[in-house]
Amino acid sequence: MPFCAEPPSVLQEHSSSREGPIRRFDRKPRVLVVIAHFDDTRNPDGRPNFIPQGLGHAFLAGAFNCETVEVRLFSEFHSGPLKDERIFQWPDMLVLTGVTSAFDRMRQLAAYARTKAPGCVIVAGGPAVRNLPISSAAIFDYACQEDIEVLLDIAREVFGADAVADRMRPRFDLLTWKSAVNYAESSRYCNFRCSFCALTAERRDYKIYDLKYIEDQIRSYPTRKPLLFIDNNFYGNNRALFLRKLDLLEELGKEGLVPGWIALVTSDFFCDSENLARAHKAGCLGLFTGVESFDAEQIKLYNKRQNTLLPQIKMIKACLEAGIVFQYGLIFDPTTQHVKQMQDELDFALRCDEIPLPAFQSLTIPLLGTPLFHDRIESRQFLPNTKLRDMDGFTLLTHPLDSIASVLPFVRSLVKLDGPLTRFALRSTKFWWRYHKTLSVQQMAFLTANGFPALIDRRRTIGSREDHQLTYVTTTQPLGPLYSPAFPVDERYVDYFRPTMITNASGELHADIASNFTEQVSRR
Ligand code: B12
Ligand code: SF4
Repeated sequence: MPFCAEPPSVLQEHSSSREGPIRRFDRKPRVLVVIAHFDDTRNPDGRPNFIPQGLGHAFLAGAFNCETVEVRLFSEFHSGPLKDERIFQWPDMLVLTGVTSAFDRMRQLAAYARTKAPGCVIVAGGPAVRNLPISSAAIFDYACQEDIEVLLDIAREVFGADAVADRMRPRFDLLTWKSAVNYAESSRYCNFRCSFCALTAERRDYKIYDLKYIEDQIRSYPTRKPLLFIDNNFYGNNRALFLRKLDLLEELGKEGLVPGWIALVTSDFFCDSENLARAHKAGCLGLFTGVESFDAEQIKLYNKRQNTLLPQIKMIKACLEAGIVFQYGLIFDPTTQHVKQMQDELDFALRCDEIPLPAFQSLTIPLLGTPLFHDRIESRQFLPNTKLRDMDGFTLLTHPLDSIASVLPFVRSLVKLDGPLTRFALRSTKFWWRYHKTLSVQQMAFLTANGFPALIDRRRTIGSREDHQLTYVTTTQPLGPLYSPAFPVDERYVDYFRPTMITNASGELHADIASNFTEQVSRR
């Protein structure tokens, strides 16, 4: 099935372009592609060891002809905030991507580039740009609503036809990091519509890439490593295609190209027990599934009915017994759950040695444009002075059912799981004993590294000076050092360092974003 075989031929009307003549240089045009990122603990060093890493920059870079354009990648998530003044003098085009909470960081990077390289064309896209089209159009030269392929048209428009890649392929060769895994993507978006998910807000259809494109990605790596698919939903809604993907992986495994792989699947995958056997045969080492909650009522509130098809614990055990590591995340919503409910649920996950520890736990985020966001706006549940920057899963954004004072210890415990290490060690031993016949030593080591709280990468910053200043409540949460320019910026761009506010001091939708949402709110 061809996918994105033909790039869009014209810029779609939502893009705000500053049209001008094609730019010609007496050297290759220079493009810097950056994953903008704010760290929730204000860690200034990045998270080079975290898995998964963002790959948006590598995918976007594929739009440019590698012979005629000089492209550099930078991930602030991997390497920490970009602050070297000289780097901003370098590009003719700055391309920005990032999660919703990174919108202000994109604005800041735009201010730096406009100050240091006044002619630089600034292109931005991703979930925040899609949800804030008006605000974005005022800042970026191209505020893209489209998928990455639109960059082919932008490259052509700005630098001319020579600058455009013949075939858009991710530039994994430009990644400079040392990673324990190779990354690939086999599909885009998702066929479910969970109430809190950024993809639900974006209303795009689920798409599966053709097998050749997937194979090309895998073959492009010079070193053999376990493969991690970053898909939102590796299983999807077409089982025949899914099985063909497994056949491909099995073949590549036999060839020695893929020494095992890991992917994210939705819970419906587990309804057919043959799926586990087929995946295992095709070299699957581990699967990640958004369990989100062990409470069926909560799952219904999240409109995540695929998670009610099977009893959760039975599903997890079946996976582990089939020789595949099971990883999952839990999310907690203090606006619909009492502290005791949330604590009991977390304690259950920490105690129960039939299942692994959660790979991550966070608050449920009412991300821009999601049904949950609109619900919280309509019911006026956002706290006063809610900041977009705090949509990170670790900051309380909405009025809780219990008092803020009683919820806060729980919120903080999500950042750093509490409990004596001996308890976790004992639990791990019992878990190991239970599954040592089906899981390999490599799989057990992987689970331990991901689930054992003392080893979680983010802990490095817990307890730091910045961390002590955090309140974990958006109204009072300090913005952090990145909101002060790292070097002087042109006064026209000083405002780019002002935080984007979701609500004002009275808790009403802030004018900053109201214009972006007025139409959507009134339509509902
Ligand atoms: C790696 C990853 C991370 C990494 C790095 C994220 C990053 N900055 O890139 C880390 C670990 C930091 C992370 C954290 C979180 N993540 Co995450 N993550 C991913 C993952 C698996 C891959 C991202 C990626 O590289 N995609 C590849 C690129 C090519 O695709 P894309 O980013 O989806 O972009 C598409 C469009 O948005 C658009 N586009 C994007 N940028 C641009 C730029 C231009 C110029 C153009 C033209 C188009 C464009 O084109 C693409 C489609 O063609 C995605 C799932 C996925 N498959 O995307 C989730 C995902 C992005 N994460 C998600 C979530 C919920 C989170 C967390 C909130 C989880 C939590 N509860 O803690 C945190 C956020 C932390 C914070 N500080 O806010 C959501 C969406 C989040 C959001 N919109 O804010 C996703 C989509 C998963 C999901 N289905 O829920 N994540
Ligand atoms: S299944 Fe996952 S990716 Fe799909 S809508 Fe739900 S949360 Fe989003």
